Amino acid sequence: MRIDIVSIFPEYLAALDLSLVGKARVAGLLDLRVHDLRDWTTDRHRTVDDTPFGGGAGMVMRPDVWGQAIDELTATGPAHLVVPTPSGTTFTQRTAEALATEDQLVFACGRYEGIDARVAEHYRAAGHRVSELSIGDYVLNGGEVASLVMVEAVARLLPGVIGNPESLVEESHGAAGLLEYPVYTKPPVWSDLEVPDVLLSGHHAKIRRWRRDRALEKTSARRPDLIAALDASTLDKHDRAFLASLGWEVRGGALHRAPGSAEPAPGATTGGVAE
Ligand code: 6GU
Repeated sequence: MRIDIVSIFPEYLAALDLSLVGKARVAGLLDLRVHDLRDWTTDRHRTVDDTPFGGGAGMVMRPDVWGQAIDELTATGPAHLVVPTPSGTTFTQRTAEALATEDQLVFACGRYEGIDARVAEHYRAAGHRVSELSIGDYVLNGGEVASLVMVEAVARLLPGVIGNPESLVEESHGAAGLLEYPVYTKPPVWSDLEVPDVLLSGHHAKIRRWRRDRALEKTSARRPDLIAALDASTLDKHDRAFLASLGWEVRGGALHRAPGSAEPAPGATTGGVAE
């Protein structure tokens, strides 16, 4: 896969030389290139922004400079253009999986109040895929950190990047639609806290069931929206009984809070931080 990232702060993307993504680049699994948007300016001041038509605070990035950059980077054929923006649709593991199948991704990192809206419109009309994506409901100063997040989430799905692809199977936001169960390692007692006995038992069926229950329990407490999105046909008898004990019932192929069952404890879905 080829990934181009365009930014006025290319140094922000230096972290992509490290760790798994850095190794994938060295191994030739990923052709990742970071570019300075100002390389496509033509004026003495290397201007990339201007005041918004219609008035208002802040500056908007000029479409002509972005057009020069994207035209050059996609000269070999249509690419998937990713525009990180807090007003985009939400980037999820499903988005990462879809992006991981593309031949070329171009990330256009906006700053200030964003990129002139005609850029996305133009490249869509020209036959490129264009995704305006947000990484969550909060505001960053620009698309660089969001691009780091998305590139890492995509790169680890590319064939050969993760040594043991088994580790992609059970993790949070995987196919099961559940958060991951808690994990433990040595020592078996630490700070007066013991590792649950079942994990030391060597009884693999019991361990599998215990982990499944902990995943259901954690997901119910922290992300009830994920429980409500489960396809009930993927749940076995024990799953249904355990979810019933947590206050869920199956109706019409989906899970719903049983009448009168308690909502999660205050703070359970916010990590205890007041909203
Ligand atoms: Cl993609 N960009 C910015 N600037 N802020 C964000 C975001 C993206 N996603 C969440 N907040």
